[in-house]
Amino acid sequence: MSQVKHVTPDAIRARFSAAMSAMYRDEVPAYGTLMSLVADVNRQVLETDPALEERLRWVGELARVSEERHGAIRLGTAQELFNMRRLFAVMGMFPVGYYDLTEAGVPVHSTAFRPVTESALRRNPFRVFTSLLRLDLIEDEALREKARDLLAERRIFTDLCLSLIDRCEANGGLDEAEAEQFVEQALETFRWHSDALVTLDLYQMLHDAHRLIADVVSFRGPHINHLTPRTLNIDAAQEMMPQRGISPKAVVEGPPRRQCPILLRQTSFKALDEEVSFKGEQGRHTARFGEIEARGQALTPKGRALYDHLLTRTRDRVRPNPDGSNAQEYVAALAESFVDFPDDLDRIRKEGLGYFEYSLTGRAQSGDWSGDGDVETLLARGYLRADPITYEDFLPVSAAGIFQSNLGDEGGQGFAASPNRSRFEADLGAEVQDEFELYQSLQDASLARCLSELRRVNA
Ligand code: OOG
Ligand code: NI
Repeated sequence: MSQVKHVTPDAIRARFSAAMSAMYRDEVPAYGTLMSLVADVNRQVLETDPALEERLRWVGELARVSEERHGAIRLGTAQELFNMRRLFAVMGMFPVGYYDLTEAGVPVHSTAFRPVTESALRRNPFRVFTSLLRLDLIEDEALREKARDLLAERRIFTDLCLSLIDRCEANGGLDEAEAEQFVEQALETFRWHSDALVTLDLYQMLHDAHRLIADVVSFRGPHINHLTPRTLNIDAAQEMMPQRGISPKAVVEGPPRRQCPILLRQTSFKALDEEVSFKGEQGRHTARFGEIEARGQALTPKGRALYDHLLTRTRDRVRPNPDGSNAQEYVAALAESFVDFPDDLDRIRKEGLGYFEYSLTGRAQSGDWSGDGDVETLLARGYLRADPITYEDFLPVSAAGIFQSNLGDEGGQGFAASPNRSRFEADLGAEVQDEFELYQSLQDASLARCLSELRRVNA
């Protein structure tokens, strides 16, 4: 049998991410503006902060920063979710984490498809926040059945796309020609369609049940609703947005501005108001928006519990109004609450709040290590260094804020919290991976590597 050469999943993901970005730039010009703004901010940060530049280079993240982005889609059926998992697996993206958004009044539950290994993340960390609509939460039975019928009939993947996924699963990969076709075909699923599947009347009824239901059920496919580049200074980017004709939401979601960034900070701008051909007449829909994010350190369960506690404490005091009227008050309350979260890397490490990647310094090569000392001693003596591991996931409260900010200010479409992870995993056809375990194993592996190398050099 002749040897078939497969394109690596990492390479397919990088190509797909670039193709998606180009498509979205064509569809939503403001995304192009945002990309160039972020590129300018990042360049400036790297020029003026050599310590950050050095650290990103050291941990191998410098090359990925400007290429980095996430997207989001919303699916309608279990089968769509099942096949979406298979599609993402072709590009080395796997479901991590379960997010229940009903708690925040959004009738979906979600996961993030993303690369999970260190080398795959370095190569290209493209991720897609993927939500499944909870039709069971529509109260009106006739409307629920109508929505179910519409969704059951649509086909969001091309036949060729599905057969390429089959082939990849059967052969353990795709060759060059197949990979190229796959990227082209997979892209079709995420494309915007301005012709709706429904009449304007039905759209309105779905919209009245919840805007998100209309966004999913009325269209032929799960159009990518935003693509988010990573910025190294989100406050600067937020400030510069109006100068470039973009008006951001009032507050940045997530933790406050800090010396040592943690988790994820995000801000977005309002969705486009787009012309849609409904069956029989023209109308409008807002679906697609822009977002930027700044990624900080991944937190341990202990660090995350502290983060959640401080965020809740803030929001119990001041809840940000969608119109931005109390933005300053909120930002001040957030900063005040987070005084209780240590803002220096040594304390974060010693208190076990964040994950670190360990590496050996030049000194480790000198051969003068006596062979003893725990990790703290090795760090203090300069044999080891510890750099924060970047958070690769999402935050449910922030995600809800992002959803809400572009569902308009009408709000008030509440749902009772009803997480159903086992249902989600049954629909997905797989379990979601645990983010904490992934970070812990990156940390453990880096330390084990260092110690065995140190012993070898000093043997
Ligand atoms: C997804 C919102 C969540 C994020 O960055 O937290 C998200 C959506 O609106 O479909 O993308
Ligand atoms: Ni997002």
